[in-house]
Amino acid sequence: MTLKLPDLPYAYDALAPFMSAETLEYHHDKHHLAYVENGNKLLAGSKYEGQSLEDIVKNAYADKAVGLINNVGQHYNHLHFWQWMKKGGGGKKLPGKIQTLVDAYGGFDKVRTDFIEAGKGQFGSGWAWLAIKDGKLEVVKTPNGENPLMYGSKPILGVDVWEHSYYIDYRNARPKYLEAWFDNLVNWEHVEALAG
Ligand code: MN3
Repeated sequence: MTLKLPDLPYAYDALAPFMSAETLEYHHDKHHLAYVENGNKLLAGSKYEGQSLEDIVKNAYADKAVGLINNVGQHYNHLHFWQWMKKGGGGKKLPGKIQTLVDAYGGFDKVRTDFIEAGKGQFGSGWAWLAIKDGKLEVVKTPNGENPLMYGSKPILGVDVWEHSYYIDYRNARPKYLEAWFDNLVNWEHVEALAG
């Protein structure tokens, strides 16, 4: 497959003040574009070319193909990252399947705390995730472009903790970014759709 940069599902200024137009312009137009372009160069003529995005992500990890892990992994992560946010997101009112998973995990506050702690605790660049493994919700963190698909779980929510995702708006205050993101931006409908 050929990777393609998607349009953002909202205007650049739609997520302010929690994520600025300037952050989204750089993050989407420059960073995500670079992953798409580098990924396509690596995929061209390779054995992965005919595979689905999810299969490329899993197989690149199994093969320890670092360039593909990072660039195609990041393409997958960002495709969903834009959809995991919306204007007026967040809140404690969760769709049905997610509420059931969250209740079994120990409740909303525990999920929120563990997710934010995972993001704070990811040393350097990476992601914090809610994923489903064996029908149960888990909170995990991954370095660089990796994601839970590579470890055999299904990612349903991920937050980008690379500095390019928050430095313009929050400088070095990653915890503040994570709290604002979780409380004000999460598009729980997309999380629910992935939990299907
Ligand atoms: Mn990013």
